[in-house]
Amino acid sequence: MRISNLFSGLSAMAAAGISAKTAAAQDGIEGLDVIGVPTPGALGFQPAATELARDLQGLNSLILVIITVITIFVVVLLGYCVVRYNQRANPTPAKFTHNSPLEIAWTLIPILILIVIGAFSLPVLFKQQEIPVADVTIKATGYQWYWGYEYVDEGVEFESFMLPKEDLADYGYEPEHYLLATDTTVVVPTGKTVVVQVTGADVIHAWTIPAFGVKQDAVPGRLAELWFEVDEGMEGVYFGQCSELCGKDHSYMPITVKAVTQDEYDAWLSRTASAQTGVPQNVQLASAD
Ligand SMILES: [Cu+2]
Repeated sequence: MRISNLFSGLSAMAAAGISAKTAAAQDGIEGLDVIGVPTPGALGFQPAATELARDLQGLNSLILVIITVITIFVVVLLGYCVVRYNQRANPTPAKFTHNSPLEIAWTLIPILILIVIGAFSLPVLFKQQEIPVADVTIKATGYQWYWGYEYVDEGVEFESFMLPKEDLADYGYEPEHYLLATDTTVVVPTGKTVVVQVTGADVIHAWTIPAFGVKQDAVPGRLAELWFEVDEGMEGVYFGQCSELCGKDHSYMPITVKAVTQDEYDAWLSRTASAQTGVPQNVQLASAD
């Protein structure tokens, strides 16, 4: 009797082990393109997958043009002065100390440049900080040294650890995705507003996905928010890394987000919810309210 109990206990444990493995295997790449990934030797940004990222990259291009023009102007002016007004070319220097039109010009022109930059950058900043009504709310908690995720309206939660080199292929990742790919992934639907509540459990971490144009410090005791909406048609895998130095394994707590269609998201959610509770859950409840 006791032996048969032991056997049924062991077989239940084995079954649980197998189902855990199956659930983990579902967090592979599943034919999705890897879009948000750093490229060795590249200079530009990762492809913009959200309006926020497009805005940021546009602002960067505008400011790059402005600072390039200013830098060229200063270097040319400096060169001209060196050649034209050195001791040999100009043995008797001028002695005046004031030039009102010039002083007004070099005060007003920088003010105008700053107003132009502000006129373009403040709307981008406000768009990031004004959090819209969420279709999906995810709480991301930074731990030393991994991320915990909670789909707050769906009751789904899991932890996300970096994949060791030898496991990358099992999940469909390439060797170069080492330090970026995680065992479980944040799954979000495209074309929907996702709000991420970011906090830290021990020290300050930071949650970011460069291709989404989002980055937020995860401060213990505070709940900060960020939002993004991945463009439809940009389904794929996006990587980020903890971006606040948080201790010895700071480099080993990456972030992997899979952006999928709404149908795939619903399927993932119900799969994950039933794997966690053992009972299928009605995922429509969350999106209805
Ligand atoms: Cu960190």
